Amino acid sequence: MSSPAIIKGLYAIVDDSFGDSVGLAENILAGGCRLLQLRSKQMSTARFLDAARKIKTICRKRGATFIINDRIDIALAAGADGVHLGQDDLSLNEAKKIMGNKIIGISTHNLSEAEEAEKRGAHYIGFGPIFRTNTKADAHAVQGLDKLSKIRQKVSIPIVAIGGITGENMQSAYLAGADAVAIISYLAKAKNVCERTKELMNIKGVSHDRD
Ligand code: TZP
Ligand code: MG
Repeated sequence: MSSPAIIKGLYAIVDDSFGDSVGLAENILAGGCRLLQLRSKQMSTARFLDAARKIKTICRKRGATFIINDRIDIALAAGADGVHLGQDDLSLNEAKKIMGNKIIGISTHNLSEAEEAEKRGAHYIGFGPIFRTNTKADAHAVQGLDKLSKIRQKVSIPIVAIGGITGENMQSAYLAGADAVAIISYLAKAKNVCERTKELMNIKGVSHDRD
């Protein structure tokens, strides 16, 4: 489960600020997505763990990879496949000691953070925001596709493009070198989440196949 090759295609992030995380995850996975992260900036630890365990069960049934945002303790307790950490979270070195060979992804916002994450052994990096987003209140400045292309030239580990990704601009993130695209609101706000997921899984030029 620790192979970076599974960080590919649609990387759905379920954020509880958009409502029932378990229901949302269920619909996204029913739509065919096989890479999912649970993120919460507000749930209590107990509720976060409860949601994580439920979603992990659905991920297992669907053969999907399951990542937890920020919380190594919850990732381990729920038996998730990995964790996604920010620049101010536990360092990669420390995280690796605790996580063993589970997946560790790191949020990056510029070339030096991206190169540093790779050097220190991250399995993948998140890079963004690529486009404008309202989802993350403290998001960094928009980085754009050009910076994504530049990072692609310097970094070999998978790059997950994040921030303002929709069905319209998803392909452009791939063309600029992303291996995966992380999406929160474009999925969460869909009238029919399962159908929207299917649409995203069918966008041309975007490979979801894992090696
Ligand atoms: N990190 C950088 S932008 C962002 C995060 C968590 C929010 C992405 O959300 P959306 O709704 O897909 O723009
Ligand atoms: Mg974080």
